[in-house]
Amino acid sequence: MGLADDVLDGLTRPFKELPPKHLYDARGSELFEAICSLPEYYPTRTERALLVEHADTIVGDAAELVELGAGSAAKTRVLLDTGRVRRFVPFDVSPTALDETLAAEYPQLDVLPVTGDFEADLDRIPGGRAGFPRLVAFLGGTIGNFLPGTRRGFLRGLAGTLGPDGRLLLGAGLITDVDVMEPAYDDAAGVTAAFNLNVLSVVNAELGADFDLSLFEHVAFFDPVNEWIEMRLRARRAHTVRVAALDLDVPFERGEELRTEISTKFTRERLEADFASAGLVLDAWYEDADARFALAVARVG
Ligand code: SAH
Ligand code: AVI
Repeated sequence: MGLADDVLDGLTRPFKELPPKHLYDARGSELFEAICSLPEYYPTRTERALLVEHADTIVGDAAELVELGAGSAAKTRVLLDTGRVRRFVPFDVSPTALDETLAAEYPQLDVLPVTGDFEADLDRIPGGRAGFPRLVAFLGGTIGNFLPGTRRGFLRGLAGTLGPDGRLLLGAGLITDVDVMEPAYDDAAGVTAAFNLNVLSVVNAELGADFDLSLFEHVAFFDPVNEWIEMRLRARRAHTVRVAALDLDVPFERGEELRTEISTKFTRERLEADFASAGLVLDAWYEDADARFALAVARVG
């Protein structure tokens, strides 16, 4: 669904919600990049260290790398640096100029970027090439941004993209100390707060809404029952927002919260169960010494 449908659907629910993909306009993507370097945001550096340590084994005989939610593909370069990948398909909802940048960095690499929604447009991934075993990477813990049922359906769809001899490389945040997880989503410099609030600017710009960002505050907490971090925006006082393009008035009560993202944290058992329900089996598992983040490699079972 596009932004208009998501806003109409999400802001007229009794518990308001917007899907996280709308966080990533140009400014949102920049803010996400800034989050990745924050001292509190451990997932990026932890995942990068795992990739550096295991890149050779992970790439194996793969000649094609498809990356969903690639963003700036910063960590992906670790896989490309093995020199074995011949074709790279970065897939993202937010368009990038990756083909030009990467063509200069990796002259032997064929780069075929796809702009699309990975929940709806997996069929836009170009067909595989004979003799080019495929590795589909989904890094950063983005799998955690799906609700559980949607996640399993999505993994089933992904299994269908692997092709013969294909493998899936999944980065996933693990359940760790709340004192580690929560600050990662509520940093001292306020970058995550700006990232979260930016979704309101997206709705203002795209749909002529009049959200006043100063009337909302960033909220992030670990929900121990669902085992996910939840990001919300809380109204500081009662007011009504007009969304002109939808001819919609959205009332907020004082203290009312709008959910903008969940970020599920996993156990190995939980991921293996998800894989099984999608017809996938775990091939390899790598986690850091503090058990905060894991890379899982899976194939069709
Ligand atoms: N893989 C990178 C970026 C993660 S941020 C890393 O690990 O650092 C999540 C990325 O997924 C962003 O680039 C965002 O634009 C993209 N994204 C979010 N929802 C998406 C969707 N529904 N379809 C395609 N891309 C999406
Ligand atoms: C992209 N995704 C995995 C990030 C996460 O950690 O859930 C997005 C993010 N949200 C707040 N900080 C980072």
